[in-house]
Amino acid sequence: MILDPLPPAFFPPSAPTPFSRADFPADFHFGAATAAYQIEGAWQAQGKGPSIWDDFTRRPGRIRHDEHARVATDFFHRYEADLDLAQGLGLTDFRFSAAWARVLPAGTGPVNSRGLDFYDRLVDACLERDLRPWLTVYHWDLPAALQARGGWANRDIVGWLADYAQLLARHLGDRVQHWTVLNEPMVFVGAGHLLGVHAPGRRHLGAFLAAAHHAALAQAEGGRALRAALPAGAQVGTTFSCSYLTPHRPGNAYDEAATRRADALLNRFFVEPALGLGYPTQEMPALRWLLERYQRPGDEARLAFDFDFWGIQNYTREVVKFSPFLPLQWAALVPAKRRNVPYTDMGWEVYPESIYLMLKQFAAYPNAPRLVLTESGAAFPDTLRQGRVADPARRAYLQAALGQALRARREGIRVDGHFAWTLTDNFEWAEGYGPRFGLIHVDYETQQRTVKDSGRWYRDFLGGRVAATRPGVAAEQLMG
Ligand code: IFM
Repeated sequence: MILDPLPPAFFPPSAPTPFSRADFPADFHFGAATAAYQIEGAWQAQGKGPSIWDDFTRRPGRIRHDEHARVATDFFHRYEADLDLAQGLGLTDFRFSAAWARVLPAGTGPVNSRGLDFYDRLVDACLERDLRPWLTVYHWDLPAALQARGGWANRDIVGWLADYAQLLARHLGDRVQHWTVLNEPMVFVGAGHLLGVHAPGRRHLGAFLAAAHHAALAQAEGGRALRAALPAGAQVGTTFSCSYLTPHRPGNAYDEAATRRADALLNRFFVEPALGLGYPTQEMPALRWLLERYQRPGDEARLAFDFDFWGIQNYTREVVKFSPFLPLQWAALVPAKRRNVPYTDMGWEVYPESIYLMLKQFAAYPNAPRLVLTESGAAFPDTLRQGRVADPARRAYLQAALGQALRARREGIRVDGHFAWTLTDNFEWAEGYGPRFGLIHVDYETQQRTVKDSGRWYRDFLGGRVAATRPGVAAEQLMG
């Protein structure tokens, strides 16, 4: 679809990697990140309740080819084999989310112990393979029962989320040391409540603003709930989506101002309240005025929380131009396809330097905690041919991403982990099964896994552990 010419930050696929595992500290986290709805399947198994994504995917025309994740990659039944592969690659950490409606089918109230047992087994399976588990409390699959009560637009969600986080922490906190509260709040709030392209499919400015404020409160309240329930030393973080932004016409005052507004909304909106700085609405008085309608006295203090780390999730950069239209407060993103630059199957510009630039931007806050790249990856078309997936572009992107993390470290930025998005191909939300992000290919007809060349490269880079946990099965065989 793309790939020629590759931008300068890309290494030519045949070039040797200009750094090695040994350039990173021994305790650097080399992980893969996943999310429950995108992989688990088993949508009604063992007492699980429906989520907003189970409902949304039933609405015709919402998802590419009307696909859904009722089976997905069947991780619920295949997690041990997938973790064997993760271990075989040499990964040190595995990030996953818990499906709220699997644990609490109605979102609040009675616990589904069989659902909780699944996460018990999953955590134990990680530890048995020397994979540190990282648990995300909320990765977009709200219980449908809570949506019926207003979902993110209802302020009660702050308490619902905190109670759910605490339940997970009490149950799994003896074994899970790393926690993230929310995954990319601006994405589930914006795509779900303003653009209407993600569940619950709303297009409503009021719902968006309410959901945004409640998510910012839940981020901090969830952090406090986790810290109160977890043993000392547990690491409580949350994650932010971000993209390095540049004006379409550098030096043009309108585009420059539009870029600052987009930066406030897309990159800073959930970060600065957590630091006690309030919402970054300085250049958007109308937005400040509208948001105030959802705030109560004392909220500014409630929005603050001293996270142990911030998860930075970066996939591209964006180019911004002035536009007289909403939704981005008179700023519009210029699609990569119209800029004559290489782009991925998501239509996102291939621009790994954005990783370094965003790490630098986040690290510049005076009270920033340490940073972890909790997601980074690229979707490219793959073909499985005679048991092999040659994916030089993904491999080059992974190399470049690690290189950008190393560049940041060498400048003294505290970034101590990189999580590839993602372990296996999976359900990519509104894009269905089209875009493939995995280091491991999935044949959705047979559920056959095949480690792609990018995964093999990563195994070599990490010095993948040879021994597999299953008796008599060597890692090479597991690699397919
Ligand atoms: O698949 C998503 C993930 O759920 C959240 N971050 C971005 C990924 C790629 O779009």
